[in-house]
Amino acid sequence: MDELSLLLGSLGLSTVGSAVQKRLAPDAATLIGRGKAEELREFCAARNADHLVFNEQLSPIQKNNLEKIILPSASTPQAAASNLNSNFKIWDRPFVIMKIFERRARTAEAKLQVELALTRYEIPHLKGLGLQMSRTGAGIGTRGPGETEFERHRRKLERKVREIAKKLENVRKQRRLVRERRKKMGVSTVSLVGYTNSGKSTLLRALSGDATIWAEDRLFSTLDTTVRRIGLPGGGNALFSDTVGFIRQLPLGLVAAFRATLEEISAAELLLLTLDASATDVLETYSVITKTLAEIGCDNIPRIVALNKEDLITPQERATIASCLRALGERVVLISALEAEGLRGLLEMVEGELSLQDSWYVRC
Ligand SMILES: Nc1nc2c(ncn2[C@@H]2O[C@H](COP(=O)(O)OP(=O)(O)OP(=O)(O)O)[C@@H](O)[C@H]2O)c(=O)[nH]1
Ligand SMILES: [Mg+2]
Repeated sequence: MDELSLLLGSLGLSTVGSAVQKRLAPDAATLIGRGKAEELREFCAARNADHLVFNEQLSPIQKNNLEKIILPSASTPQAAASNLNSNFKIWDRPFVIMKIFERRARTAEAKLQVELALTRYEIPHLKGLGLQMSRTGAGIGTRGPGETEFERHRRKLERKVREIAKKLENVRKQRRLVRERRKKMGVSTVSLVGYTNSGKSTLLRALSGDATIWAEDRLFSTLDTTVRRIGLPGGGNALFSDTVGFIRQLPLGLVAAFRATLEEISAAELLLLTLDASATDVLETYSVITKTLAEIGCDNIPRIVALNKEDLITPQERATIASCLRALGERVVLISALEAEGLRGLLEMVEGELSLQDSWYVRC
């Protein structure tokens, strides 16, 4: 819930209250149950809230039912009587994350990917609107009687999805060509992966000495891939790539839309899994990353865990977290990207791993 508040803060929204519902099982129609939804309507009205945000994914049916119960224009007299803002909105966690991505997207590619995810998200949610949208009559230029406003809108969105997907397919082809060229040149790629705000961009900035690489204390500051050639202690070099961070329940729509970006990870010879050692839930973020890597088919790529922000924790804490991760079979190196501590040890480990892979290839 704290993370949800942070996510909302990224959109300029402050949290005025929060509530938790305990149930044996989620309610198929409303997720939280009708009674709780009615209670939340009063809760929001009392706090003069503009949004009710669920830290879960709502199905289109659940969202539609909740809107019927809660929104001021809704049919129930209680809802109409509640003094909720007329612009009141109900959002779910995937939508919040997509909105942040939309706000952060800078390049044409990132913008296209976000647009694809948002449009795909919108289509199933249109169904609920179908009843509210009026039927258009038959006539010249329409598809004949029976076509509803919502069907026309849906077809328009589906066309948009096809167009964006085609453009992104070209991006993927271009990327594939670049990767093949790099492979032919024998350059290895090391991909930085990790939770959002764990320090990936700060690390690439420290390794490359390139101050133009953007790093800041906010969620999802990086949405694109940045690649830099980094010299290794033994004289070789490798390409290090920084990309979009992960988060709990990263919306599947975004994972699918960001395929071109995420494929950069799957093409890497080595992953540098960056963890924020100062986060209270560092081991939980570790399991979110390993789970996401498995989901995108990258869990069998060799990896090194860079336990970052070591400057913010005590030696005792460092030892505890590192030994937990080693017990899980990880190779761990402690670093501070901000203070450029431990970077040589990290590069030596990277070089050792890459040369192992080379000799393996040679032996085969
Ligand atoms: N104290 C300390 N802060 C760090 C360290 N590394 C990064 N930070 C800070 O952590 C914040 C996030 O850093 P980024 O490099 O932008 O993190 P990221 O993983 O690229 O984040 P996204 O692009 O959002 O996924 C920034 O405020 C950095 O200054 C570190 O070693 N020590
Ligand atoms: Mg970043």
